[in-house]
Amino acid sequence: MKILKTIMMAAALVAAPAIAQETAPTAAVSASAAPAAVPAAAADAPASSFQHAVPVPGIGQPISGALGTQPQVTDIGNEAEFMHNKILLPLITVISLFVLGLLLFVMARFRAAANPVPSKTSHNTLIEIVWTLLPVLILVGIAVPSIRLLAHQFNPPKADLTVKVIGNQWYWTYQYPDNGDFEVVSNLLKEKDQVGPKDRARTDDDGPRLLAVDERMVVPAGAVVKIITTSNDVIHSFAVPAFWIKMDAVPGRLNETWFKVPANKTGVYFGQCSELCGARHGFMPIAVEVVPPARFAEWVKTKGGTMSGKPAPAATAAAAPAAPTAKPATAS
Ligand SMILES: [Cu+2]
Repeated sequence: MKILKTIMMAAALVAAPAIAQETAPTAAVSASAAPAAVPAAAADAPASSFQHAVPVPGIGQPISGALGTQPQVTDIGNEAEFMHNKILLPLITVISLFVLGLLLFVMARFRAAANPVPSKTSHNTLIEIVWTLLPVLILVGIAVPSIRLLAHQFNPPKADLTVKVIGNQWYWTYQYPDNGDFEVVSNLLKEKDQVGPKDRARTDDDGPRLLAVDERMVVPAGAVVKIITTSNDVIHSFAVPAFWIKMDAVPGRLNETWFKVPANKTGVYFGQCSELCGARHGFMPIAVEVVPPARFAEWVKTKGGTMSGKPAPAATAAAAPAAPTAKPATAS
């Protein structure tokens, strides 16, 4: 039983997706790019003149050939990574090696040639107590930090901002109910050779291939962001590895998760739909841009939204014309 369990655990470990692992630079992505050009009087500036941050390789995105989890940027992520790397992994390794050693020993010591007259022993009270108690103690030992982590994940602090995440075949929409309820439609950016000459293609400033999107979800750093997921069609899953969040988006149901990225960890973080949702499941990436609060306010303005508690800007305000860029997804 124990052996079987150990083997299964080891197999699961091996099969675990190998994603980025590397020392996290402090890497506040330069949100510094914010030009003075964004503000009001820009009559000719398009509403989308917000200068987006450029992703940093190795942060918030996978690294080719790397093992382990992506560098974590949230407290929950750090706690979970500790649980995985410092508690579970060593434990699994020790148990697996111990059982393997026992197996090898028994195979050698009790093979027919070395042990022609088998023992008739059927009970050994001491051993039976030990091999019952020891696993129980190990499990209890794991349960304590595990349940503590669960409690932290499922007792979110009061939210500073709510974003409603809606899965669609095959793109995401992000609604900001606290900021005038505008909506952002986020589609995969295709490669140059996949689009027409006038269409926007991915550049390295957008992010890696198959992860870059045309419209990112933008959130303020240092704020508790409540994510409410749901879906318009089939089950999707909203997952951002660097935040250690993954939540199913189920039609007709609202699920909730949250994250808080510290103020010094601004940057772009990528994720993917993590529930098989149809033909283009692999082509509905997630990009979350974490910016300083002031920049967030700027971005909200370019989307025609308002900061909570404040009245909507006068319709004459030149700064926020047109466009909550509600592009329909091309279902090609
Ligand atoms: Cu999906």
